[in-house]
Amino acid sequence: MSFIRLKYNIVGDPAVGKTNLVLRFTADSYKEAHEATIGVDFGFKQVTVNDQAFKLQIWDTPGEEKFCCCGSRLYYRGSSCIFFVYDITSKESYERIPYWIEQVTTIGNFGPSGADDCPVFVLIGNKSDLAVNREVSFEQAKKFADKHNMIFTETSAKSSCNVEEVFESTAACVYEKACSMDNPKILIPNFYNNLEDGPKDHKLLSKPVQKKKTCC
Ligand SMILES: Nc1nc2c(ncn2[C@@H]2O[C@H](COP(=O)(O)OP(=O)(O)O)[C@@H](O)[C@H]2O)c(=O)[nH]1
Ligand SMILES: [Mg+2]
Repeated sequence: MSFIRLKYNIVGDPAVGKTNLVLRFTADSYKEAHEATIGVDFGFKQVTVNDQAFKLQIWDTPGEEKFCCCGSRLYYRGSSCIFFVYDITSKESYERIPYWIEQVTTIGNFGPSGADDCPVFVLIGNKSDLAVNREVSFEQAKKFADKHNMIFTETSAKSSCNVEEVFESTAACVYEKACSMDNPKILIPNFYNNLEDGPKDHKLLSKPVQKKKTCC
């Protein structure tokens, strides 16, 4: 089966759970201790959605300017999907999301979210297992995501809730969007390299995506 390589970037304030989301998804593991990520860490995993295989390369970042390498355009080049993560128990981390959107859009030189030359933007409220200490409601975050043309979900890297689902459903969204574009290479740089079908036929590959039900 031919596969499509997709690059993901994960951004957000320190300690919201970015590294653990990658760890949970790629290695089904979890770390209690928070260790600052220095530079960039990569995670890799292959998934199959609707008979289409994807190889995801996930770029995890520190979220602290002093360690940050995410000020470079190279960091976002070729990205298909960007996760903007906050912690549902920290209003402060949620209020920093507009800052992260501004950073990514400016540095990556992307069009507005939803445009062909913009990766799929995803808002993620992590630590849903700590709902008793919630400071950000599901509804307010969903409203923000709708307004900014973003996909929204809540996850728990600790309990695994929605982690696999958000990577798989967004891979399917990226694929669907690319299939509807005249030049899918803007969104998926190696779109044709891994498909038997040539550029003229790419629209034929598009088919409805069955999204998994969420568990949170
Ligand atoms: N309860 C809970 N704690 C989490 C979750 N994800 C991460 N953490 C904890 O939050 C802290 C920061 O996690 P980390 O992945 O290092 O955050 P990063 O700085 O954004 O990469 C660590 O102590 C993790 O164990 C989660 O889903 N639920
Ligand atoms: Mg980290």
